[in-house]
Amino acid sequence: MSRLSNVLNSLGTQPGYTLMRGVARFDTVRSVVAGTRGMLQRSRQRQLLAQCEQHRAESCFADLDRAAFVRQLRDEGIAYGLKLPPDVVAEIRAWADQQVCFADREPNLGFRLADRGAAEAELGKPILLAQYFNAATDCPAIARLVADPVLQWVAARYLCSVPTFVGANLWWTFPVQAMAADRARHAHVYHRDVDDFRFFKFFFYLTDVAAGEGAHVCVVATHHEPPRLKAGDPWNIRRYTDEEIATAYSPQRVHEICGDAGTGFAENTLCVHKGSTPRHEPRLLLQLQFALFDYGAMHDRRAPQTLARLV
Ligand SMILES: O=C(O)CCC(=O)C(=O)O
Ligand SMILES: [Fe+2]
Repeated sequence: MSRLSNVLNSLGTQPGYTLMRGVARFDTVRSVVAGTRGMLQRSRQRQLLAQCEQHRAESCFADLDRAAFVRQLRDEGIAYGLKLPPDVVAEIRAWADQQVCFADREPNLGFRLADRGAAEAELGKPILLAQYFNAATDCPAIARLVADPVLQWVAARYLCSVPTFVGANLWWTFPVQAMAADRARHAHVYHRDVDDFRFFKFFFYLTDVAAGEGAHVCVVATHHEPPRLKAGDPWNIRRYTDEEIATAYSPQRVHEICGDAGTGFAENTLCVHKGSTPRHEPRLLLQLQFALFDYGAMHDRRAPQTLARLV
């Protein structure tokens, strides 16, 4: 009953997004919609690819084997091999150090990184996650990455369409004894995202992420092979326990993605995946999401007058 009222509620507030989530869980629907849009946009997509090619030398990733990267993303649901230049990492880190981030992604729970202890005291609980708002508009290094010709090329090829940038997300996960409700709320539990008929995300670590330190975990090639543990699983959107995932897939398919600051990868997060809670070191992650359609559900834009400080 509460699930039904949730759906009705979101139909009222985000009708396009809610309807898409209702139907995009079916493979055939995803293929038909993505294929049709691809056909309609073929010439614009070609133009964009040619422009990206012309500007390739200006990219942070000019040496990437782009075709192999897209192939890997298609086949495995995840592709590795991006590396941000150190000056870009430093620029984003410096921006993040100065700006206010928001506990639990709540616009009224702002604090500066240096005041995390005071923010936790004020909130009365450990802060597992804090996100920045307006990152793509306010941080020039992030704005440049969104327009990067190699990232755009990958997005256009992977989506087989003119890509729509649907949102940046820049957030910290902190090494805390997090409440179970916060771990679930912040995706530290296995799940699959149904964010559009075709979509994917670039991920960039802005801190070093060693094993056990908040790595992103992906079960490779599950975008075409969801767990089938309960009736309805092929189309149900639900959370999975670690035990369920261990039963459903061989351990080799579970990738705990570690890397130095700057490490980047792309993932179709229709694959089973989760975040993990760091043990000692905070993790700063930038995510850039590209899709076919923008439902306004993913972006981090907030009017400055709606933002408030906790401390
Ligand atoms: O924090 C993470 O690594 C996981 C985040 C997540 O679930 C997502 O970006 O879709
Ligand atoms: Fe996710």
